[in-house]
Amino acid sequence: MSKFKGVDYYNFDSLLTEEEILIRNTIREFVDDNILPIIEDYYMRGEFPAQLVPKMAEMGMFGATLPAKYGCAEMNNVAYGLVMQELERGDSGVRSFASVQSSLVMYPIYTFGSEAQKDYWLPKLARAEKIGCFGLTEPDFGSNPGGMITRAEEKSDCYVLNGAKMWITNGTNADVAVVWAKLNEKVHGFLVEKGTKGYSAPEMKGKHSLRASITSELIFEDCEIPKENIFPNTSGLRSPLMCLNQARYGIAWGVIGSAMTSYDTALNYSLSRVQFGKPIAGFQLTQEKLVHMLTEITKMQFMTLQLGRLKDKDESRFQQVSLAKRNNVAQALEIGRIAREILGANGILSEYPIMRHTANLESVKTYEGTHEMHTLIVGEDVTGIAAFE
Ligand code: TGC
Ligand code: FAD
Repeated sequence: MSKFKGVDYYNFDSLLTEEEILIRNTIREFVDDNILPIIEDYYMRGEFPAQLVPKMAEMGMFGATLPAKYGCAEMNNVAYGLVMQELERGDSGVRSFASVQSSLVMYPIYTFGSEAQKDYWLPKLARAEKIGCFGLTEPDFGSNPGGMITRAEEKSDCYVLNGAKMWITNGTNADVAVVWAKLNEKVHGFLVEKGTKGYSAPEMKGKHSLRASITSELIFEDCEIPKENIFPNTSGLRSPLMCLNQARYGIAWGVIGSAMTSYDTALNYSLSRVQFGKPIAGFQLTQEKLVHMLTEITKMQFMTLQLGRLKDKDESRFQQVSLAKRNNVAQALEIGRIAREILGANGILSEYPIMRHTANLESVKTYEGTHEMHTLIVGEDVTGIAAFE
């Protein structure tokens, strides 16, 4: 049994099935036993703890919602969300690894790939015999991916890719990159395998955030891709954006785990830290902070659960996913900052998880669509007026 009891002020668990609770608790224990004891060390060294990956695969964390015939766990979206929540209680970088492998690599292969692509890649990716990455962002096109410069040209026996992607999670260690490039001015998806001539993926260094995660550039210089490596079933820019919905949904859940650990750490610390002759939890100002954190976590839980239930019925809209990603990441970041305050100077130490989580959330707020982009996506939805330009 995990020592971590979660945060459940409104008997949230009564809305979950036994199976969902079992899956969540299993991952919770995995995080206690395998991630928490090592993560600060990996974070400080700026290394991804790759030894976790085989066990994560064994536990069904990759492509978790996809069909069993590909070796996947075929969970519902709520169970998958709870997996993300628990993983991110460990570290956003580890959750990122799972998000990319599942939502940004396996999902597009499953949704847009040929039968041969699915049969070849999905079981290997589920078992983590192969690792994937997703290249959409470019040095000059982040929030506006439709402007991408990377181009594919059709030759008699191959496609030739030229261009560059930037900020790509798992890029350097990936066996296969899902790359989005324009072919005859329309966005298409390609599978680029490690070792292909003209393809390189140098790691980006110097991050103060997501340090236990690999981030890379992808460079394509007259890179020849076999004809069978194009996705046959895409429909322009809409296709990579559909992948983002899956990852944004996982993030909305994931950051609840990060917020929970910040709250739990701050609550326990405030009960034991004595100043002016009593625990700091006994000061009204501290209580206001704790209550604020608890309120925001509780709101996040119910909104995200309902989003998951809608998604399980195939009734969720991408704007609803944006609203949850936008809100939950901003609140988790704010909760991290408040928790840090409650710990005073101790809040900046590696001995506590808060500073690492808070620094990670700076990236999470930016990737998968910045806070501002999600404001504009929901803003357009409610007003009918696009304000991107
Ligand atoms: P726009 O004209 O609005 O849209 C083009 C077409 O796509 C449709 N659409 C979507 N469909 C499904 N899901 C979504 N989320 C969609 N958003 C838009 C839209 O209806 C339209 O369809 P159609 O049929 O009319 O053609 O496109 P735009 O060029 O104006 O761009 C706006 C947009 C939406 C791209 C922008 O707001 C946006 O989302 N920018 C954010 C870019 C982003 O999120 N990049 C993430 C990169 S991957 C990443 O960060 C991974 S982090 C990995 C980790 O976890 O470590
Ligand atoms: P910009 O688009 O340059 O934006 C800069 C600022 O301007 C932001 O605050 C933005 O909100 C604001 N802004 C832009 N346009 C508007 C507007 N119209 N109105 C108001 N404000 C605006 N990408 C991938 O493809 N694959 C990955 O695996 C991946 N992993 C990542 C991992 C990390 C650690 C990070 C940090 C990023 C990752 N990304 C990945 C890239 C990420 O998706 C982009 O950083 C993000 O989409 C924002 O793009 P940008 O950084 O170029 O910012």
